[in-house]
Amino acid sequence: MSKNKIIAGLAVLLVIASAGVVMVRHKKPAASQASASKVQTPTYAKAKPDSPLTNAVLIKDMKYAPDPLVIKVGTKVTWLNGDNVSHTVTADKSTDGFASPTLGVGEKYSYTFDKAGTYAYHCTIHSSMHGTVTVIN
Ligand SMILES: [Cu+2]
Repeated sequence: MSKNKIIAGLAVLLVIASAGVVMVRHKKPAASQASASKVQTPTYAKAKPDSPLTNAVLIKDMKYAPDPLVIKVGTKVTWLNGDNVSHTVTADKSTDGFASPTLGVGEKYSYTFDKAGTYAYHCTIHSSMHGTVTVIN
């Protein structure tokens, strides 16, 4: 009888202890995500034409997506070369101020847009590649 009680007590303690371990495990990644989100994390997953106001452009299959990218003034935009060849992100008008070096596969380029307007850009390697960033207030 008392042996059974001890076993039951131990079982309860085990459950509480393992629940505690699970909670600690879940807490740690959540905390690091919170600090990471203070930096403007690129959101490539939502890069679709029907979901504006993201801050990332994925370069893939010789295209920039989304195109146009619609953002608010002050947004830092990051392009990621997710293609299997090199590309550039080069403003059509040099006065617009953004021009990446040649981006190899997997490389990124970022630029912060501080003025509302429409910014056309292209790839200097592939003349068929064009994109637009629309910056709104
Ligand atoms: Cu290109």
